[in-house]
Amino acid sequence: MKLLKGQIGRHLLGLAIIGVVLVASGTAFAELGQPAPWEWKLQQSGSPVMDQIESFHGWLLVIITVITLFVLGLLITVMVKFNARANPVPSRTTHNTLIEVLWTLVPVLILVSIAIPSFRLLFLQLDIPKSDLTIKATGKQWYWTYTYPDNGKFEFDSLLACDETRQKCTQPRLLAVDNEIVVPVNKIIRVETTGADVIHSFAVPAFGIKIDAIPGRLNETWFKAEKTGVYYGQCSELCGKDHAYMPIEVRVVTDQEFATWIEAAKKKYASAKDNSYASRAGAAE
Ligand SMILES: [Cu+2]
Repeated sequence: MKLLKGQIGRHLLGLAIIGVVLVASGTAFAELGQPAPWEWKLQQSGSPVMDQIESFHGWLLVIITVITLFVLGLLITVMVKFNARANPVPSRTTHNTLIEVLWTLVPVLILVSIAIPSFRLLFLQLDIPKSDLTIKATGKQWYWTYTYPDNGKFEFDSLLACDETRQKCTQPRLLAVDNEIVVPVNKIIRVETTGADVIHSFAVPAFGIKIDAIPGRLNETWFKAEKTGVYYGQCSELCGKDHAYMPIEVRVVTDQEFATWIEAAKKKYASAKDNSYASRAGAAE
């Protein structure tokens, strides 16, 4: 028995070491704004909402681990101490007030400790603060159209960049687009989403946003990017055969760079019609 316990102990220690190594390596792989090879955790956070999501996720992980280990402990105790050989004459106890009160109260307290941060997070996500910039994202089969209503109302289509030219493409495969969204850093960005044909979903993991883009409906969410850089996301609602080929790319820049980009974009995308995917496809024929 002692020998068995020692072996189990060594195995558990081994598993714990593997776990720690995996956690450490996961952090090493992480790259802001995009997935990394062998990544098995959440993407590195780039917004206050994602910070909250990560801390809530961490808290739940603690709770579920403690509960699982506790139940495992109980099961092992029962199997070792109360099997027919070790305990031939079973106790005839049917009630124990203290234990009954405990197994009612403790789960309630655990649920409350989950509910409070959960609701706090929901309100943070759904209560949209006063925004500095609004962007409208329209999901189409199979690309996104973005509108900047605050800045001259220009509109442009955003298509997958790295498909046929994959070998030459230095940007992340299946994530980079030809015309990305550009937003200023540390500003509240309100995102309105809608669908032009079927239901799509606008999701950028590093910002902790994922919101359906539904035809005939205007959904809204928000994010505040805290660091400049490029952040990638994908359509996250099965929307047809090219669902996997309509990524989202957000470039976060300084206020100055944003002002410069806006001026250039106004000219570049002056005529929404000329810039639409449909007209470009027509011109190519
Ligand atoms: Cu889609």
